[in-house]
Parts: sequence; structure tokens; C-alpha cells
Amino acid sequence: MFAWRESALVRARCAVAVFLGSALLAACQTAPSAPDLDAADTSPPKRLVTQGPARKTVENLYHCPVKVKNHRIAAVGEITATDGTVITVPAATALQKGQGPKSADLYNECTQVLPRNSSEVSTASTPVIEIDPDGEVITGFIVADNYYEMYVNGKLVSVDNTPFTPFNSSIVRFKVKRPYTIAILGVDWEGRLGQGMERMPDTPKGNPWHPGDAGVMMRLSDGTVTDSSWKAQSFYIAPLNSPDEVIEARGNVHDTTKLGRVHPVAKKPACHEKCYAVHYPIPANWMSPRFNDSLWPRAFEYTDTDIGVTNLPAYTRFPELFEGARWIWSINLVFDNVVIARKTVR
Ligand SMILES: [Ca+2]
Ligand SMILES: [Ca+2]
Repeated sequence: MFAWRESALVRARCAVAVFLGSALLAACQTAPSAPDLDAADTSPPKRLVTQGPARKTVENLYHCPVKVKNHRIAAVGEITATDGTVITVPAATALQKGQGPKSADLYNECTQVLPRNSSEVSTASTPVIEIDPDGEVITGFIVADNYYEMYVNGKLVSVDNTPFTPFNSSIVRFKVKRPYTIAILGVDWEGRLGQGMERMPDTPKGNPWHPGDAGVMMRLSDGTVTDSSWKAQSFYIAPLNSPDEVIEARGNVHDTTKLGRVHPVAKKPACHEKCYAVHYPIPANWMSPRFNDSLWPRAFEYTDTDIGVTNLPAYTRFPELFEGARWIWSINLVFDNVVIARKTVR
């Protein structure tokens, strides 16, 4: 591996040889300068394997001040992989570290911000996070099942204030110049720490070993939407009967297609407390515009039906605000529990 860096010179774009009648016109233009990229990591994937439940380290990251339906405790745990690596589950988050800014609510039952429709939504009081003083102010809307934290050019612009449930949605505002890079950490939170499963005894069909699913959707005022033009990589895959169920055969895809990718076809393994998980180390600079995601898979798009949005008024009340955006995640909506999605807007 060598540290190749794309120089500004190489990025100069030339449009040459345009014939208009007999005249040959040549024009050279310098593209807006994107930061030089770090070298892509071409080393083989380094999987970390765990089995069984994690040790709880945080009882609850979030206390909802009002009583709501579908409330689940957002605990955090630690689990030791077979190679001795200690992993925070479901993820090490900016929320747990107390980093901000916390998300501004579009819809949140816990704060009682409950607009009935898009016309009742105001973004005027949402603070603008400044990345470039002479940039454009961009306003957007984001919804994640269950948690997101979002960086623009390496700067934290929004930390989901409700990590598990109820399902909330948020307003993001920031000031930036193009090109700019968005990086989102998405977490499918879990009731069974370290196992990628939830206890769902509160419904008639409640499954106490339910593999939950996930998804992120965002639309910004400059036209940027989540879709398969993004990159998305998975870092925590569970529950598994065996670590061998994750296949790394196709480049950098952590493939679990054979398990089923969405509910209800996704398999529900009977291994329960003996289930395995496969983790991959999260690159330290994943949020940086310099991080090279060129070897990551494209994001996969999912439908409202895949996500099961009937219980998501945080999304369904505002179709205009999310118009044109797609739910995205990595290759498996059910088994991939921690995903980083990235997009450079040019
Ligand atoms: Ca949330
Ligand atoms: Ca899951």
C-alpha cells in the first residue's frame, strides 16, 4: 500500500477540442477544490467475532419526560471479541460521549413537538451550524430507525436526541460550500445488548428474540437526498447462527443475503443467547472529507414497506419534506445494525 494523493493539479479539468465550424476552442477549468483523499484501505477485512450477551455499562442513555407508547430503554454495553478487543454495543456514539449539537425536533413524542403536517413545521428557530462562514445555508429533514449522528466536512452537525424509541425525526441546518461531505453513523438500537435482537413481548405476536430492522432517510434544501448514490458500510452484524454467515467474497460487501434482507423473509435464528455477532473496526476518521470510501459498497435503497412505516408518524406526517429521498442502509436491513453512510455533494 502506498500513500498516493490526488493533487490539485490532477483535478484540473480540461474541456478541449470543441469544434464550432472551423474554429477550435480550448478551455481549461479548475474544479472546485475537494480535499485530498487519504489512501483507500486495501487490507483484507478484519472481522471481530463475539458470542452471547454484552455486559451492560449504561442503564439508559435517554429519559423520556412523558409517558409514551412503544418506549424502549436505550442501554449500552460492552462485549469482548474472541481476539480480546472490547467493543461498545450497539455502538460508541456521540450521544453517549455528550457531544453535540443535539438534534432539533421535527417530530418527537417525548418533547411533544408534534406538528400535524408539513405546513405546521417551522425551521426558523433551528440553529445553523457553521462549517464555512461564506457558505450556503442548507436546511433538511432526517429520520432514522433508530439513531443517527451526522457530520458535514468532519464537523458534528446533529446528534439524534432519542437513541432508541419513540421514533423521532429531526431538522438539520448548516452553512457550507460545495463540495462538501456528509457522513452519517446509523444505529439499529437493541434491547438485547450485543445480540442484535429486541424483546417484543408487548404485542400479541411479540417475539422476545426479535431481530430488529433499521434505515435512514434525509432530504436537504439543496436537492441532496439519501439514495443509492451514497456509500454505506456495515460494522456490526447480528444475530448469527455462525460467523460464517457473513461472507466477504464480493469485495468489501459484508454479505448476509442468504439470511434474507428485510422482514418478514429474514430468518429469525433460534440460537438466542448463544447467537454470534460479527463486527468490523470502525475507521477512526470515518467522518472526515478526506476518508476514502471508494472501496465501500453503494448504499441499498429500501421501500416504505420494507421499513414498515405505519408506526412512524415522525415520517408519514411529512411526505412533502422527504419527497424524492429514499430509505438507505447497507445490504441487509435486518442483520446490519451499525452502518456508516457517506456522500460527497459536488
Ligand atoms: Ca431516534
Ligand atoms: Ca437489526
